[in-house]
Amino acid sequence: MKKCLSILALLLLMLALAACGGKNADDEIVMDEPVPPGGENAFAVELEFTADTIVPNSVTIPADTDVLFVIYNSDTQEGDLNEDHNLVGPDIGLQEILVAPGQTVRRLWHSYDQPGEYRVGCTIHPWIDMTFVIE
Ligand SMILES: [Cu+2]
Repeated sequence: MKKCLSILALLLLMLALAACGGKNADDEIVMDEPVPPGGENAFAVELEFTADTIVPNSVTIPADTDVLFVIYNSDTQEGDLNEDHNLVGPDIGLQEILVAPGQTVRRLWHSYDQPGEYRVGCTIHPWIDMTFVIE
């Protein structure tokens, strides 16, 4: 009986730890992110997610360069379940940058080294996209 209780206690502890892990990940949203180390001298690109587009809708970015994205999500309408937006550019190695309603993120990216025009956009709302002109 004592052994059973020990196993039960261990299981409960594992469940508690798992639950805490998930909760902490959600709690880590910083609404106004600081400039990350190395971002001071990067090429700054400021973007805004609205409810239905990205402003500006096209930006020119030097190739093979450190870029600091400053992305604000102004889509804060209450009751809208799709207020999160993300910026993703699979063709140019831009991994998901997720921006919560009202949040400003500051993230570094080393830009793609092949000049050209590329579509990047929100995978949560596939109709929201923009153009990166890499030159
Ligand atoms: Cu979106």
